[in-house]
Amino acid sequence: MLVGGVGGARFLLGLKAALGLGEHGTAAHDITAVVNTGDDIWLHGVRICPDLDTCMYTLGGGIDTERGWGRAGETWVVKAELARYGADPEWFGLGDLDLATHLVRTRMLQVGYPLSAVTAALCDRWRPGVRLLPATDDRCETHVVVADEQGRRSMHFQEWWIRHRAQLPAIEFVPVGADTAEPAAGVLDAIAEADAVLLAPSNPVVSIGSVLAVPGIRPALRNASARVIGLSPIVGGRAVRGMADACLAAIGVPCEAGAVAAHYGARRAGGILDGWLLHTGDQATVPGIEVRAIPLLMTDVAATAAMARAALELALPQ
Ligand code: FO1
Repeated sequence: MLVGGVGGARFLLGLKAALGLGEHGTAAHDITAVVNTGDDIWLHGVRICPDLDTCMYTLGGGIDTERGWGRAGETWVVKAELARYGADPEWFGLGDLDLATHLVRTRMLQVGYPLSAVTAALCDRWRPGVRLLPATDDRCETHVVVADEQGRRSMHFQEWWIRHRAQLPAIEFVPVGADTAEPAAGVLDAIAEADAVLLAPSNPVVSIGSVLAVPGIRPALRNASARVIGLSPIVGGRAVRGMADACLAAIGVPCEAGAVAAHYGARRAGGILDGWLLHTGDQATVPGIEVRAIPLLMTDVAATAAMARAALELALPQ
């Protein structure tokens, strides 16, 4: 699976259930999640990996289910103390429990471990029941180019997303570092050996799009022997959560399930998709992509597991 943050993590819970993967056990089928690292950021001297942590906490049982990110039972003492020093930025929600994850990750990165090894070490504690791989071990951060009356400027995706709530008019998303980034260890093999490749109902621009921006990943999908099946993050012309609509508008893609499928493109037409699941009531015709309509709202694990089963049905030869 290619996944982003909150939506991707929730879908992984359903995929685990659909494959009969126990709480922290493994079953006949194993799942590798190739996780977006474009949100990653250096803040207050630590390296923060929002989507990897959201997947790790969600699958490991530590997530704050209300926010969808960060830890359950979180406190914000250090954040308040940093603010008293006037230590910028104050807009980022740095939690005390979460800080321990960033400190362990930062120390391992600084002694030379690649992010994929750091993630595996953190998962020794959280036991997510799936293999979490960063899309790349290299820096490949999403920066947002904004153009308004103050002129053109760019900022890290996190500032645009959190401080400005994606309300500043973005005209481009730039994967800074993509030109020299390589897929993390294990990513290309996981795609090549997969029985099925799924694109989670994550943000198609800044989550799935940022994974696809890592050189080598798109060609690996196009050459995969497995079928590539996507799930629409847009239901009834609206983003189910997050601000995918603002991101799609920035790249000139209509906020519709069919338009997102066309944006990914049919594999036989140079894109990456063989199949596309959209919500009951929506429809789309994209030449070369087999489209099915099913309930796509991840209201609980059972509903999400049904979505995952439908995606696997479309992916695996009957
Ligand atoms: N999202 C917010 O809207 N506000 C925050 O203060 C915030 C802090 C944060 C800290 C750690 C973390 O792992 C995620 C965090 N997120 C926050 C979510 C983060 O911005 C993700 O990149 C987005 O949710 C997109 O996936």
